[in-house]
Amino acid sequence: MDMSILMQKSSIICTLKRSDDDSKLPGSLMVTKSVQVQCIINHWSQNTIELPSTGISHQFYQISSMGEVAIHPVFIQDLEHRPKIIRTEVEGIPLIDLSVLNSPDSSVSDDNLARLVSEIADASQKWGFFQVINHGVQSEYREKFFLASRKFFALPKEEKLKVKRDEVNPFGYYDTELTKNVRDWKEVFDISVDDPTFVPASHQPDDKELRQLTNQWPQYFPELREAYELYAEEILKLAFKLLELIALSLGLPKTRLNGFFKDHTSRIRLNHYPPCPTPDLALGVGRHKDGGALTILAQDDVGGLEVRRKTDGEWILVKPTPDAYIINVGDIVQVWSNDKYESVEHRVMVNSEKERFSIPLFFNPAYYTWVEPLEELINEQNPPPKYKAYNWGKFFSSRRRSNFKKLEVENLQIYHFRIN
Ligand SMILES: O=C(O)CCC(=O)C(=O)O
Repeated sequence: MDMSILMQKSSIICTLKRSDDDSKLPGSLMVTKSVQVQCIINHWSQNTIELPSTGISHQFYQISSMGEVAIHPVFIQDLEHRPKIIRTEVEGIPLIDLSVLNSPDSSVSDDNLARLVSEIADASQKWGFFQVINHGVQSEYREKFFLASRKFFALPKEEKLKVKRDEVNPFGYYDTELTKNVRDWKEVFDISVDDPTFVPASHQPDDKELRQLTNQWPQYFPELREAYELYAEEILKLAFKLLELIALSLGLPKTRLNGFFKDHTSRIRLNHYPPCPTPDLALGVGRHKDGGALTILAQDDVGGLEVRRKTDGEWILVKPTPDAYIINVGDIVQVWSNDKYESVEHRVMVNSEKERFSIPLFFNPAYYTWVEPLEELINEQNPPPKYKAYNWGKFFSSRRRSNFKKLEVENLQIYHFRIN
């Protein structure tokens, strides 16, 4: 049955058509044209609308008994966390050129290295974030992976659901992730870099059982895995380079941190942020800090990542730089450095016109790593240790629970291990 509905609060007309699945989903309506909608929070019924055919199949809306359409309330951020749509130009996070590391004979002059290390130290302390260019990752592999990601998210929903992530296996497709108990306006596909990988079976401290996990790949779309394999090798090389630069920037020997990554539990995520009709109400990813060691993010040219500036708490947009990577230090580096570097909050804005894609690598140590301030960094300038040791595998398992369901208490944070 076709129903044409004139949107009352705007000049937009959209056609709503009952979906084939009506019998299974009573009251469900399918929008057959791309629409912009006003958010009108009244007279809600339980109807859900999905946008088909554009690859944007997971946008969820509600329709009121009055025929008004709006985004589902689960996506709506509390007032104080809503993004500002109008912004002023400000100085962005530092841009660091890594070309000195790519000299063909792999020799770097001491001066050049010292300059680079000092830029990394400065950016990590001031912002917790920086961008790198001339990083050595082949742009051809990055582009292929972005293209494969685009094609994957454009698959019919039922294909994507065949590789759905769940509470047991956190690798695969997912479109209902919560950050700080509010639903993110996004869909993701998570890949373990080490495959198979081992993680604690539960977050309970006394449970010693391990679970072996493997990646899930779409059966009829081998291109995704092929593109991933080429990309993963390249991005991991960059991750180790950055780890060594971070070690040097903390005054440590270059390979001081490498041992923690022998059996690393790193993850690559494909993020897809569909256009959102009310970008002032929802976020692609709500504010959060990264729990791991380093994050190395490739973003497309749309933009949306915002970083909380340490000096005044303002949200600063990270303007896309072609072929750059955005790096941030995570909670583990904060603890290792005994707070010399801080893991900084960030979030993702969405927009009403363009979909956005990004690909972070979450570079994480082995699950059995005990994370605590490094003894070399406890000294007269930085006494005494500010954190108790915690187990990375258990920390991660505990954090993951809040991605799936609303929790009554705040999920685990490093400040829970702070020594007062
Ligand atoms: O898409 C982005 O720019 C950032 C993504 C992010 O913060 C995340 O996936 O945790």
